[in-house]
Amino acid sequence: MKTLWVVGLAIIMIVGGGMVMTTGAWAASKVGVIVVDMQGDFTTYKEGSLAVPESDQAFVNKVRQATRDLSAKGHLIFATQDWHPAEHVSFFSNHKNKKPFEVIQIEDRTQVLWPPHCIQGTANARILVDNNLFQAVVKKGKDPRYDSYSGFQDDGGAKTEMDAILKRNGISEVIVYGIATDYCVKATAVDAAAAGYKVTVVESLCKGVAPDTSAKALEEMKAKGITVVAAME
Ligand code: VGL
Ligand code: ZN
Repeated sequence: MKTLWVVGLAIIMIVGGGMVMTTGAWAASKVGVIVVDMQGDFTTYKEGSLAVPESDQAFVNKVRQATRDLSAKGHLIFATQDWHPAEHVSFFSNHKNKKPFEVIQIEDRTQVLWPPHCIQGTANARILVDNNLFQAVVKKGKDPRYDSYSGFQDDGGAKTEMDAILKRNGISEVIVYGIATDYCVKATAVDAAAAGYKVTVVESLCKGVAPDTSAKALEEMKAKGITVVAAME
């Protein structure tokens, strides 16, 4: 009787393939999706203040559909949301005699100065993908002193809830896409890989601020062991 039970358990474990041990319980190793900063201010679709090229309605609809499909497949969907106070350090208008896209040094950090964007509670800070699809939304860039391209931590080193939320949900592998390839997608994917997740970035579901930095970002991600695929299937 006891051997039968053990054999049965072994079969369940083999069938279960990606089972991993977590504290005190068995949890399935699951694929999570991180939809990065799909917010009005980054799109031409919503005439955003920091609209990246080709972020039109067709692109937004493609991301919406891909996210619905991944959710229908059973993957858990997470989002990041750039969520700045009006006095945020990354806004050029908060610095004397500075223009948008100028680069300055703050202490030991390089800071690109952006047009004001994704200000907490404004219409264009909203995420354009159906919010009912999200298991959780991680807001970032709330501290006026630090920028936060990564969904995992800000430039001051403060961690967001992302890693804990993914772990709580048994996620060991993430699919990452959104805006911008060369900033928040890159930083989020790189930090996910550094935290031990298996990472895939879907290029056609991303748009970048500039072609050269986006191409470089994709190469940097690949060099860090991140899989870059052209499209989802
Ligand atoms: C982003 C610049 C400033 C991004 C956010 O989502 O990539 N870029 N804030
Ligand atoms: Zn920002």
